[in-house]
Amino acid sequence: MLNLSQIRNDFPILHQQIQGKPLIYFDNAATSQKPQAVIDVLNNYYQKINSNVHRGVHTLAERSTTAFEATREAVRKFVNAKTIEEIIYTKGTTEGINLVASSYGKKFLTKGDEIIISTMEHHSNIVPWQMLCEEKDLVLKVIPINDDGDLIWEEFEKLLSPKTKIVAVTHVSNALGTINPVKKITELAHQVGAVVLLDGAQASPHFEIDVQDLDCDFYVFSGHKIYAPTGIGILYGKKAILEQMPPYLGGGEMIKEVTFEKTTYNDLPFKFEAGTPNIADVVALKTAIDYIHSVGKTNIAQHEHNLLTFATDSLKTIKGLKIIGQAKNKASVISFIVDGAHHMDIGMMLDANGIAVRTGNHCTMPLMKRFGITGTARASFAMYNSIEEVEFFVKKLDEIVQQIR
Ligand code: 7TS
Repeated sequence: MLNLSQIRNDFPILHQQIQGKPLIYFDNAATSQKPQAVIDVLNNYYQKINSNVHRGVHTLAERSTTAFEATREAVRKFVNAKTIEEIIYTKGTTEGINLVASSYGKKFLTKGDEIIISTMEHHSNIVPWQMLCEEKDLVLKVIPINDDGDLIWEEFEKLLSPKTKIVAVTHVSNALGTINPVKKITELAHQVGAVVLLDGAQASPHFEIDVQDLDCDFYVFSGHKIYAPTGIGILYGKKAILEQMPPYLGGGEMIKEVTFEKTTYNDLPFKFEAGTPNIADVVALKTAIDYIHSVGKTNIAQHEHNLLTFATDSLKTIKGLKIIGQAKNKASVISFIVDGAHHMDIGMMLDANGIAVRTGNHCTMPLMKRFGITGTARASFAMYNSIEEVEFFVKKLDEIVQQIR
C-alpha cells in the first residue's frame, strides 16, 4: 500500500485551484507531474554544480560528470540492462525511435525488407519507419487489432517472414491502455531473425521493466512520463547491436580522434551522444527514479490498477458513454466518447470543473480511423491520483452527459 497523502504532498503542482476548483490532474499519459525532490535537484544543479561533462579536471566538472553518470547506472537498474554502455541518453521516446530507424535502418536494411508495426502505434513509432521505407524502398506492414483493442495474434504470425527485419511495437497503448504481450512478440520476431524495438513510453511509469527478461533489442522511453523533466529520454539497446550501428549525430563527445582525413568514433554509450547533453535533466532523472523506488513499483501498479478498475466500472454506468479500448490487460488509461458530443467539448466542460483530461487523436490517427472516430477524451492516472478524484470526475461527467443528451 502506498501512502497517498504523503505522495500528494510531494507534488506541489497538485495543490492549486483551476477555474476555482481543486485541480484533478488526469492527463498523466501526456506528461506526469514532478515531485518536489526533482524540482529541488534542478535548482541545486544550477546553483551549485553546473559545468560541462566529460571534459574538465576542475572540481565542478567532476561533480557534474559524476552526477550525470550516476543516472546511467540508476537507469540500467531501472530496466535491468546488463551494462551501462547499453543506456543512451536521448531527448525522449521520439528521438530514440528515430535514432534506431536512422542508424540501424541505414546500415542493415535493404530494398524489399519489411518492418512490422501495429495499428495502435503513436505517430512517433510510425513516421520514422515510413521515412526509412521511403528512403530505402522497404515495406511497412501493420498488425491489425480487434474491437477490444487487442492485437490479432494470428495476423501478426501471418505477417512474419524471413523478410521481416524490424518489429516495432508499443508495450502499452497511450490511447487504449492495452498492455501488449511484448515478450511473446519478441520471441516470435526473433525466430524469423528480426530485431525488436519496444516503445516503453507508456509502460515505464506503471510497472517493472526487465529488458533482459523481455529479450528485446531496443527499449525506448521518456523521462517526463516517469516524473522526471521534459527533454530527457532513454534508448536501451543490446551492446552487440549498438556496437555495429553507425553514429546518429556527429560532433563533439562521440569521437575518439578527429583528423581531416579520418575520424574514429567513441565507445558506447558516447558514440550516440554527440554534443553537450541535457545535463541537469539527466541528473534529475535519477531523482525521479529514486522517488519511484521509494514508493515501490508494485505499490504504484496496484494503486493505479485499483483506480482503473473503479473508474472503468463507474464510467460503464453512464448512459451514452462508450469506452474505447477494453483489452483484458490494461494500464491506467481510459479513452471514451459520448454520443452526440464532441470530445473537445467534454474536455472543456471537465476543465471548467478543475479536471484535466486529454482530448483529440492522441497522436494515433490511424488508430482513431480503425475505430471510425476522430478522437476521444482520455483520463490517465498516476500514483498521486485518488479514488475520491475519480468519484468526483465520474459524477461531473455524468452530469455533463445528461445535460448534453
Ligand atoms: N510513444 C507513446 C506510446 C507515447 O504515448 C508517446 C507520447 C510517445 C511515444 C512520444 O513520446 P515523446 O516523449 O517523445 O513525445 N504520448 C503522448 C500522449 O499520449 N499525449 O501526449 C503525448
